[in-house]
Amino acid sequence: MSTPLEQWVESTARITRPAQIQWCDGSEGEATRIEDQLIREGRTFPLNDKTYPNCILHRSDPSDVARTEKVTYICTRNREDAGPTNNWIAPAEAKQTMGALFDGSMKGRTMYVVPYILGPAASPQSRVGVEVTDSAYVVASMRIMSRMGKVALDRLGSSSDFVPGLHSLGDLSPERRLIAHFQEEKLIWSIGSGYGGNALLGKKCFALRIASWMAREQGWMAEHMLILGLESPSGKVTYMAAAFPSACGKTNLCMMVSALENEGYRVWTIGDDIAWMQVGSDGYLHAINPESGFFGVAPGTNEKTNSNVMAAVRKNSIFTNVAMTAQREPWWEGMSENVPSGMLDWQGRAWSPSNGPAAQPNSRYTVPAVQAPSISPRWDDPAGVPISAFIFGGRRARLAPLVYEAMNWQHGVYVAATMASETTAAITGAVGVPRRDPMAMLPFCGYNMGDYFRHWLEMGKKIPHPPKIFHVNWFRKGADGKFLWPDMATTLAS
Ligand code: O2Y
Ligand code: MN
Repeated sequence: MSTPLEQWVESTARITRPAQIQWCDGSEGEATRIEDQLIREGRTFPLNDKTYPNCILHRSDPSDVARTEKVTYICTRNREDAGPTNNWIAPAEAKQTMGALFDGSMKGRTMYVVPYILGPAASPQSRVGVEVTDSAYVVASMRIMSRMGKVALDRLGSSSDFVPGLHSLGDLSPERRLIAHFQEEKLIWSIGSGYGGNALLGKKCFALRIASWMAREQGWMAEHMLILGLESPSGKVTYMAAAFPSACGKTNLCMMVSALENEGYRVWTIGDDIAWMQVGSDGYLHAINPESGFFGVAPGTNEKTNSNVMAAVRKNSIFTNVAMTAQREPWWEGMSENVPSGMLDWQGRAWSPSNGPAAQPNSRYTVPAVQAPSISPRWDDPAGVPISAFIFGGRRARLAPLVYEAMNWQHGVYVAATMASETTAAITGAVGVPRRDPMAMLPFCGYNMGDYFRHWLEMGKKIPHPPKIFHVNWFRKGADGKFLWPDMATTLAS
């Protein structure tokens, strides 16, 4: 008797018709074979074995360098359930259109079956997903970003309690790129992109869009939030979660070295992007990080903005769309004051300033979370960490004050629901335009935003010790055009 997972894998293989199927176990030997495969494919390069051991540099297709919100769909039976902020297609129509694209899409290729756990392996808050993909780069990335392989199969057993995700590179044409979430079925289909949030289905697709739907059904929260612990000189650690729209510096904030370190303050990292939270038996909201790695924006990252991540990426990391120096080391704008000579840019061309930036503005590092010197001793705690504060913020040159506290939960929900930020390179489209981004969830809320606000208000009634809620804006400028936040200009320039 085959398991529900085996049945689903067989059914996807009948559609996509791969030459072979490989079940991933997450072992070291498998990782080496995947890396060799990537290098053979010609878009991935081993980096300097002495200074960046076990690191690779990958160049994605130049037309495939960021999440594409325009072709990301929430396919609920009723359009109303997707709401006004999501693209919607009826499930049957999406399946017909995408089914034609998946038909034979893996011919001659390997179909990898990637079982993974989102969250600590032993946590009741964690969930299992399985991504089927024809991209070795996705396999290598999912190995860092999630607890992948045997550990997930062991947890799943013969249960049908997993979120299936079907991914194929297709022909990588932007015209035939579609990312669809079938919320009632808890199923993800993605075709035509091999990059980041479009292709690593455990990240935005499952951990936010599908999980936010599950969270409302089951009475918990799936949020676009970092999680950090702030240790005081007495050794007490206060945990907080913070939501900022994409590329506002969440990764740098949760790994920051406190300016008050000499006085005994220290920042501990639990997560840089996504928080899953439920009410614990102590009456506090407890947060886990569903991921196990960081997929951070490279440009602007340096010893000053994030020394922890600079230390972390020195081994076992993947660099995507950054430049490569003559010493086979990764490089991006803002990494160092001196621009190394003899570099290849992110497309593999001899770099010259006339070709634009050496690294693509949305280029990334993918690094195991455990390698961060700031990683919290509780980052893998099955019970999660108790959250005392929520911080919301965005990039706002004007209007929004530097910092304020909401009067209570309901007021905090209003503050978060009305927040806005100026757009960045993490999404395709114009940069620098302010857009409303409730709870920083605009691209990630898997259902009607009105129902999502209602869910937040309902959660407030269920938390005996709710987090205090704050709003910050360290991008505020004065009449002289200069940042008001102390040291902000140096931080951004460095
Ligand atoms: O462009 C992409 O696919 C990556 S987007 C991303 C990556 C890591 C964390 N957050 C984000 C985001 O857009 O919020
Ligand atoms: Mn994000």
